[in-house]
Amino acid sequence: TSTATVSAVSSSKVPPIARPLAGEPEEVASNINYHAQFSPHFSPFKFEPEQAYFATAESVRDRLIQQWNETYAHYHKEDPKQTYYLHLNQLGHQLEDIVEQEKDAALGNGGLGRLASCFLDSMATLNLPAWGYGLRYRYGLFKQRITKEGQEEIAEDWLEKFSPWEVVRHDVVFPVRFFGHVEVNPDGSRKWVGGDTVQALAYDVPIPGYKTKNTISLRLWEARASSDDFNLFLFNDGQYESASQLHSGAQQICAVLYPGDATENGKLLRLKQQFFLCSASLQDIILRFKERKNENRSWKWSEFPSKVAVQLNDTHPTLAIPELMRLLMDNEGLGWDEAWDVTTRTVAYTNHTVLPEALEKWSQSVMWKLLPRHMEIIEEIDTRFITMIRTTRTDLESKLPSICILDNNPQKPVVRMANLCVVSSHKVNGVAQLHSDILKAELFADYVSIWPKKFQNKTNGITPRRWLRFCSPELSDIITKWLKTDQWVTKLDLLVGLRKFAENADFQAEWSSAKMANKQRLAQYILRETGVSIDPNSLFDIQVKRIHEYKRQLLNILGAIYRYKKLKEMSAEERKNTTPRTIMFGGKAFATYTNAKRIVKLVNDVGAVVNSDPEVNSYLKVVFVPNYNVSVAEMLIPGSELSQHISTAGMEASGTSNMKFALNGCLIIGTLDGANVEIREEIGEENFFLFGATADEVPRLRKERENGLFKPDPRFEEAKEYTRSGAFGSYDYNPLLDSLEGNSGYGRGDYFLVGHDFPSYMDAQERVDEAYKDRKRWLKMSILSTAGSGKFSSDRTISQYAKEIWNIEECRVP
Ligand code: T68
Repeated sequence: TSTATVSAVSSSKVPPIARPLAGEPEEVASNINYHAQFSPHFSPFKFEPEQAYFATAESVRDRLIQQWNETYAHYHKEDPKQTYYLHLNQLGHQLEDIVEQEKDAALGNGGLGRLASCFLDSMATLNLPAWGYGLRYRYGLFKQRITKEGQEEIAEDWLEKFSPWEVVRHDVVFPVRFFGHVEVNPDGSRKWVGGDTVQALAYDVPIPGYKTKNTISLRLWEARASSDDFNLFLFNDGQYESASQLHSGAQQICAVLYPGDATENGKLLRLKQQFFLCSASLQDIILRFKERKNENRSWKWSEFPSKVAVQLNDTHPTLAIPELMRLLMDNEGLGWDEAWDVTTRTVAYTNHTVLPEALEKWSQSVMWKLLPRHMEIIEEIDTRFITMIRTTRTDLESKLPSICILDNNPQKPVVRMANLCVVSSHKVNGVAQLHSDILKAELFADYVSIWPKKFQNKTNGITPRRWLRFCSPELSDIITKWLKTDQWVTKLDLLVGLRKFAENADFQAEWSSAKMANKQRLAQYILRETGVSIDPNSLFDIQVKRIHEYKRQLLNILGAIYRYKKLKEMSAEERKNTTPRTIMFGGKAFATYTNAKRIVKLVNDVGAVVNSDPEVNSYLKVVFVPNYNVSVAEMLIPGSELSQHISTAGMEASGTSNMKFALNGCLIIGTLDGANVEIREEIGEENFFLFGATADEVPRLRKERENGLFKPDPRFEEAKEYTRSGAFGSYDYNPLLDSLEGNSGYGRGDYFLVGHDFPSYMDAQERVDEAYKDRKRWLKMSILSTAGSGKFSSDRTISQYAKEIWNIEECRVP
């Protein structure tokens, strides 16, 4: 309005909102109409689902922006300590799925990125002053298409049209430098100069809390060349490529999530991505700190950790450590000791894996080239750590080669990022009790003896809003009806109240029909996507996760192959006594991970044979659901009855889909790995189909194999032999199956112990078949799974981080 314009001009402050937007249906409808007309992204005269989606989203966004602004105005006024969750492979937080038009942003790889999204939802819902940081990738994780050859990767163009949920902040721009050299000033201070500079531009995505006004931000950085980098002279001279070199160089940084790192160029690009995220985010955090402080007169840098907590989501944002040191020393003039004190009290690190090949190590020579000042700082951190050990802990001197930060092996000198994180963080945590115990006993054992109080556990969690309330409205309504409250959506422990109804016939009937509705919806989806018709009366058995040998999709498919072979051998009468099953798989294989791609191919080949075999296909179907992602998960999980979490014990840090399945009344067949251990404790061991070696047995079992002491079960031999015989087509599965043979070496000699666990796995599957025949017993177990899942809310996880690591409190918008 004209009044608003006048006040904006005269006060230079944001004008007050004339009238807050209301949520009445008429007003929302008129607002959608408004956007369809005045925020045109398409040619006029059309209002098809796509146009309706964007107009609706923009109207929802208007309301979100209002709450969002109020949230930050409130934080600014209260000036609480804030948490900053640094995450590289951010899964874009998807808002309410108003219509199916909405695309998954796919800005993450797997559990790590999805966890960050659940955390943001909980931080907003718990009214915590917190921000998520990530990169605005142009292309997210690839789309998976299944062809006769197996998996094909297609670029995921999530911004093809545009995203209605992001707001570009043209005033939030920071320079980020690469390469160059270090200059020493006359006073001895150092400065990083030269090289190339790109601009980091902020795009914010609002994350609304559930039933609260608080709306926090996911800030995604985009890399841009500055305009003075465009060489107009060269361009006019016809040298178009050289003229725009810096532009394309900047664009490469945020082009794709997790670029392949087989080449030196690929490695350099990943390192650039990591530093770009860290540098932009820390400049942003420091600026906000100074702005608030300057309003309150005098302040000291030592107060920084009482206003800022930075959480490193795995080692990918490790460069935040030397970058914070650099900004404090070279830009703000702090001395080493003061900068180190501020940095270590600010930063904490979460470890998500113990797999040696996943522990990041960067080449020292690449780092010296790209980040010369940071390498000086890392060297100094390492030197001081070594000196500390030599002076105060002589007993650990012999351990220095493995616990110091720089590995100076002349063949290949590297920086060990996990070591840098442990040495520089005030807290280090694993993501499930077993995983945290393994970190303390093995990977970080020597550090525990130096800093016993540094190490913690924070068992992962999932947001009940998305993973029950939203994805299964049928089950949610029944829960609300029987608990006589919908408070469980934010207080998930209330689900224990369902235990007393576990055997109630009326409750069981309602439970069963809700599950059936979800199964039917899933069956329709499978038919639409794959052309395979599945029977909603069969047992729906699902394994969905990234394809990896340690997750043992091979164990699952070999079990399915054995089941198929046995069904073939049975008489028609005998078959009638079996439990009909539909085994579903989903998951993406990294494009260069050969064995993972072979597993995808095998599952699809087995499906093609089994599903078209009229003799047995009413007792068994094997389906590969293509392009597994968050939207597909929202369809699969509510319709599941049995899910497989069958990793080699000790190798899956936590797993989070196990929690989503259990919450949706799905039973688990699983090993004692990751969070399975705690899920089993919570829901009761009689409601969990357990099998396999335990984590502490694994090293001995591997040794025994190496010594040729392993005797395979005949069922295991039979399943492999049948596959090798060509029962599933002419593709050569020998190289894949050979990884399960022999007796030594990583990737050979059955490192993941598929052979050892196969017999107990098949026995557990028989117990599943028996249990499913007893309808009442199965429903009771299903109800008890949901009832026992309260612990696995990310609200619980985040409350623990807030209290035990970040030391932050709720700051509710009135
Ligand atoms: C997962 N890690 C763990 N890594 O495997 C899983 N991206 O057990 C755990 O539940 C989950 O983290 C959350 O804690 C990942 O998903 C990645 O996606 C990854 C690893 C390296 C580089 C990039």
